[in-house]
Amino acid sequence: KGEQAYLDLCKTILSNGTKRDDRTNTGTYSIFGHQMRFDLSEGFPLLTTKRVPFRLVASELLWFIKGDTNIRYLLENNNNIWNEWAFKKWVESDEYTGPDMTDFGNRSQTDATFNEQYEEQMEIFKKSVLADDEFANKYGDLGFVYGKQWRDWKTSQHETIDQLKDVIDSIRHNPNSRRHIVSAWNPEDVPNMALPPCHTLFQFYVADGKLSCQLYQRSADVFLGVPFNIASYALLTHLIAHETGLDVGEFVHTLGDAHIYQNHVEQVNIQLERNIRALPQLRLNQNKKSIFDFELSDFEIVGYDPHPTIKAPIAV
Ligand code: DHF
Ligand code: TMP
Repeated sequence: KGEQAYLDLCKTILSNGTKRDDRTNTGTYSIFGHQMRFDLSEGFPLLTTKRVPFRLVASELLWFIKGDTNIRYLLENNNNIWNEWAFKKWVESDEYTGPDMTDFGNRSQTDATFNEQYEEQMEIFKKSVLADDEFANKYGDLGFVYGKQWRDWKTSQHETIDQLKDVIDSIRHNPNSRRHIVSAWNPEDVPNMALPPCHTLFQFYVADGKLSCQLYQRSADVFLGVPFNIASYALLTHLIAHETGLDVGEFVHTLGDAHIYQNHVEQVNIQLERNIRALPQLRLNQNKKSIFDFELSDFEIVGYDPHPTIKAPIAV
């Protein structure tokens, strides 16, 4: 359970995982099908065996909740976690005339001269997204990703569905329902997304005055992505419980392809040698009720005393 379940997953993948090639040409060890449980009443599940930047998790979640799919909002909040996937669309476009950025994810890790060029182009790109509205609309947008599907799912009748608002209404009015579901996986839109949704579908469950949430994640970068995903869905569950007057129950994390990239193995081994510390607590601004009104300054994490950050390259 909890953080120990996360560390056990890492150990299982390293000892039993199949070595496989993957889309990014990085190579992974992976297993298929795994479940972890986090009891949210025991504390907020930010890993303590390495520092997980809560500020980045929270601003990404607020971005989803707003229905925003443009990285401009993230950049305004000093959040760079989605840059590579917008940048990729830019450098592959006809309008890009700078140095060749083909396969920048891998080349920036092995070629120092190229990495300098890449970092320079990335800075120019970020400045343009922040300063130029037209450029931002065209190249800052990731397509019909999470925020779009959660808040503004297109129907065949040319209407839209606000899945997040609807699921909150159904939790409030029909708590025993077995249909409290939000899906980010829209088969029609998958080809038009910068990255097809990794956190694919989630469901809520109400019992004994507590709200639980289960996520089905089709693909899980266990070292970099998963610690964020756990914290993000824990925060979402807290926000919806707060709005609907429920306590928090469990977060159940179900994984499809759970993998450790080959260039993360050393980092995972460092993390596995560390001892788990006490979990922090989340405090929400009690003056806010609706999930749609929360801002970054309404969240506070108290008592977080993690082991240091462990850096790792992300596979693009
Ligand atoms: N691609 C891959 N290969 N793995 C992912 O986890 C992933 N996640 C995405 C988009 N594409 C992805 C969105 N979420 C980081 C964490 C989550 C995330 C993207 C990036 C990350 O790099 N975390 C670093 C800190 C980053 C920073 O400080 O800016 C970490 O050490 O946790
Ligand atoms: P894929 O689309 O080929 O599965 O690649 C997506 C990669 O991103 C994969 O390593 C999983 C990882 N990922 C997460 O683990 N969590 C996330 O929230 C996101 C967006 C991606």
